[in-house]
Amino acid sequence: MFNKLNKIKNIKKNIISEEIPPGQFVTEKFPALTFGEIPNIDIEKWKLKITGNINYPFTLNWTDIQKYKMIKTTTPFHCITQWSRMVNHWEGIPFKKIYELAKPKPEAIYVMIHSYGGYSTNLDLQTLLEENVILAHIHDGSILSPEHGYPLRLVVPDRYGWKSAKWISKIEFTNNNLPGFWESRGYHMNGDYWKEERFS
Ligand SMILES: Nc1nc2c(c(=O)[nH]1)N[C@H]1C(S)=C(S)[C@@H](COP(=O)(O)O)O[C@H]1N2
Ligand SMILES: [Mo]
Repeated sequence: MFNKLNKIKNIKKNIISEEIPPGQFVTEKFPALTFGEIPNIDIEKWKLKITGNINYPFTLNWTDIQKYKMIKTTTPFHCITQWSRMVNHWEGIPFKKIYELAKPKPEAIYVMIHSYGGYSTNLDLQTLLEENVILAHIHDGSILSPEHGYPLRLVVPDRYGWKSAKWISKIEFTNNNLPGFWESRGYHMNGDYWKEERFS
């Protein structure tokens, strides 16, 4: 009797440890989800602008980016269209590094991420300062393909996929929480998949 109970417990634990959020289905593939065209980016002309209510605005080119130390993080990826890719190995620059260099004013507690092609998404600064939030250049050991965000994309593992903006061009620190591309079309401002914050 005791043994049987234990077994049930273990099975339950396994299910829980797979950590699939409500309403999601696991895929082994890595679907590419993009609204509009895949931007054609020339790495020689690529720039990332750090702007907004900060003490030290700056712009990085690809040579600058290569000077930063890259970190690795392994995270799940959950899309609002219900696919989840459970294991993703990312390499990139911690978002926190950008924050430390930019030194935002104390009241700038939100961030708008802008992409080449016009996409954008909003996040609160606290979420972005989690250790696992990176500007990624490498996925599963390979340089990002054009459709997955080459040369640099944001990865926010604790939010639905639409917050992980591909082809980032500008990081803007703001005082107010303004809606990004999908957020102004009905997607949730926060997007926490454990709370199923899909739409607002
Ligand atoms: N610039 C940009 N970033 C984007 C999107 C987009 O359309 N444009 N789609 C988002 C959505 S809805 C998801 S689920 C993920 C998908 O990432 P993937 O295409 O690398 O799988 O990218 C996000 N980042
Ligand atoms: Mo998505």
